[in-house]
Amino acid sequence: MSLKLRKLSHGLGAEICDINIAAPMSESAFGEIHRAFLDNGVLLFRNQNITREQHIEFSRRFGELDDHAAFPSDRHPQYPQLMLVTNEPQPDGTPSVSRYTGRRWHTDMSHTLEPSLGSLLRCWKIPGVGGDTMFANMTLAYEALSPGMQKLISKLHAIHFSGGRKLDNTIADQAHAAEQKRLSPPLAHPVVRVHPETGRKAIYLGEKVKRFDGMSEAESQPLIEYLNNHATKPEFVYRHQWHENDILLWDNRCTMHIALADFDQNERRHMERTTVMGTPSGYVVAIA
Ligand SMILES: O=C(O)CCC(=O)C(=O)O
Repeated sequence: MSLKLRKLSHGLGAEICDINIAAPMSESAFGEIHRAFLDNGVLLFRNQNITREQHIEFSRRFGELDDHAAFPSDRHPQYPQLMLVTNEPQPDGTPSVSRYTGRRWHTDMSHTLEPSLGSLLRCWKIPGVGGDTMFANMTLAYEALSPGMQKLISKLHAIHFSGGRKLDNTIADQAHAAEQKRLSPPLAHPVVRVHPETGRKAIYLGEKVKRFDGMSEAESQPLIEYLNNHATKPEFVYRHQWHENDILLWDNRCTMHIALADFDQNERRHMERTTVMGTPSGYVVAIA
C-alpha cells in the first residue's frame, strides 16, 4: 500500500486520504501508517463510519489500551476502552461530567506514571459552527529554543495536577473533582522528554502544570507561561475543524492539545476517545 498523505499545517499533522481503517490491513500497510504517525504527530482519517468495536480494534494496533480507570465517570458504560468527551446530558438529565474536558493545553494522562503514547478521538456529533481542537508540535517548539534555555529546562521536572478541568459549582462537578484528586496524586515528569521511537527531544508541559518540583509557584509561573506561549505560536500549531466520522490520532509524547469552547453550548458535541498506554515516566510528589 502506498499512502496518500495531505499535510494539514506547516507545524504538524497530515491526513491519510482514501482509507478505511476498519478494512483488513497487513502489517506492512500498518507500518506505513505508523511511520506517518511518527513523522507528523497528528493523523486525520476522514469518513470513518465504523463501529465502536472497530475503533477499539484499530487503536489496539498502536499498543495496549487504557481502560480509563483514572476517569471512572467518563468511561463509556459498555466500553471501558472508550472515554467520552460529550455535552450530552446523563440519562438522569444532569449535565455530563466530561462537557469541559480538554479546555486547557495538555497531553493525555500526564497525571499518571504511564502517560499516554497516543489517543484516537472519533467525532460522532459536532455543532454547526466551531468545537475545534488545536494541537501544538512540542518537538519543533523545543528545537526553536536557544541552547541556553534548552539546557536550563532539561534539568527541571514539572508537577502535573489532575483535574485541571473547568468546573461549575454543581454537586456532581465538585464530587467529580474530589474523586479525581483522590485517584491521581500530583506527579512530576521531566520538562524535556526524549521520544522513545524518534529519539527527538520535546517539551512536556501544558496548563495543568502549576510549578516545577523544588520551586514555588511564583518562581515557576513566569517560565511555565513563557514555554506554553512559545509552544503555542501559530507556526507550531494545527487547528482542526471537525466533521462527523473524523478520527484524529495524536502522539502525546511530542504534541499537546486543547479543546476550544468556540461553539454554542446548547448544541451537541459528542466525541469518544481510545487512549494508547505509554512507557513509565516521572514520580509521585509528596506535597505537604
Ligand atoms: O474534545 C476535544 O476536542 C479534545 C478532548 C481532549 O482534550 C482529550 O480527549 O484529551
